[in-house]
Amino acid sequence: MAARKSTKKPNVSAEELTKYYRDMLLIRRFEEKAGQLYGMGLIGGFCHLYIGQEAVVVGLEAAAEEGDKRITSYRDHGHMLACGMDPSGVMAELTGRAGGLSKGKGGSMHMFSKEKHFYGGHGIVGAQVPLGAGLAFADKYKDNGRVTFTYFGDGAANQGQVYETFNMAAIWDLPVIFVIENNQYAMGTAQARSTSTPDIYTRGQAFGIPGEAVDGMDVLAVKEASERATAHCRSGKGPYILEVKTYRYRGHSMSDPAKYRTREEVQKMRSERDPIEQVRDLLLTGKHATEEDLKAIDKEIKEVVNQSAEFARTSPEPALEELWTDIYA
Ligand SMILES: Cc1ncc(C[n+]2csc(CCOP(=O)(O)OP(=O)(O)O)c2C)c(N)n1
Ligand SMILES: [Mg+2]
Repeated sequence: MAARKSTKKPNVSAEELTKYYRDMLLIRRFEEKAGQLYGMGLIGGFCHLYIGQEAVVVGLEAAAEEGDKRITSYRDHGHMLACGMDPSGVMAELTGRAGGLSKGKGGSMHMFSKEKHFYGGHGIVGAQVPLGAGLAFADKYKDNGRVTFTYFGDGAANQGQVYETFNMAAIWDLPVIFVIENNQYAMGTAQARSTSTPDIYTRGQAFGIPGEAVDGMDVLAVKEASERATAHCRSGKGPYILEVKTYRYRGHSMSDPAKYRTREEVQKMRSERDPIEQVRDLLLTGKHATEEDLKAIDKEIKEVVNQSAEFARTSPEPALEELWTDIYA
C-alpha cells in the first residue's frame, strides 16, 4: 500500500506551518553541525544523524501533550530537540563535556530528560520497544490519559521482542504508539533484503493492533496520522502502529560511506521529496511568509546551533571523580 498523503491544501495555520519549518530546520542545522564537529575529531564514538527524517518526529510531536512520553533508538538527536531539550546540552553531550545532558558520560546514544519525559537514547537495537510499553503500562495504571511514543527502525521491526511487546500491549490495551521509522535501510541492508513484506505496519493485524503507513517526508501527513493515533490511545482503545516511510540522507553512522546505494537515489529524494523544502514551498506559495522571513528564521537557527557548538567545545571535560557518580553499584 502506498503511504497515505495529506491533502495538498494544508488545513493548518501559518503559525503552525512556521513552527514545523523552524523545528525541522533546527534539527537539520544541528545535525549538519554535529557532522562537522565529528569531522574535526571533537566527537568520539558513534554518531547517527537524522538528516532527511525530520518530518517524522516533528509531525508526531505536533499531537503530543504535556506529560506524554517518548523513547527511541540511537538516532536520537532529532527527538530530543523536537521535545524541547536544550540544543547546547545535547551538543555538549556529543563532545563528552561536563555541560552535556548526561554530564559528558553518555554520549550521542545515551541522553535522558525527566522534565521533557524523554527516556533515551538506546544503543541496543529494539531494546526501547518493551521499555516503551512499560512506560505506557505505568500511565495506564495511573489512568492519566498520557501516551508513549515508542520509535524504532525497519531493521528493529524484525526482532522477536517487538512482537512479544505487541502481544502484551494489545492484551493490556496499553496507550503506546509504535512508530516504525522506516528509512529503508538497516545499516547497509535495504528493507527489501531483510523484511518479508514491504508494509511493516500490517504485522499488527496478528495482534489486533490497528495501524497505517504514512508519508514520512510530509510533515502534515505525519501530524494528521499522529492525531489519529493519539486520539485512539487516549480513548483507551490500546496500542496503535504508525509506519512512517522516510529516508536517511547520510550513512548509517558517521563512519559509513553508504556504498550500498547510489548517489542518484539519495539525490532524487533530496531534490524531489525533502520535508523542509515542502513546507518552505507551502509557506511561500500560501503567502504565509516571504523569502526574507525565512532567511531571518534560518539566521536565528544558525545562531542557536553555533552557540551550542561553542558551548560544546568550551565546556570542560568531566572531572575524574565523576567516574564514581550516577552508577548503581
Ligand atoms: C541487538 C543489536 N543487534 C545489532 C546491533 C547493530 N546495529 C546497530 S544499528 C543496526 C541497524 C538497525 O536499523 P534500523 O532499525 O532500521 O534503524 P536505523 O539505523 O535505520 O534508524 C544494527 C544491526 C545492535 N546495536 N544491537
Ligand atoms: Mg532503518
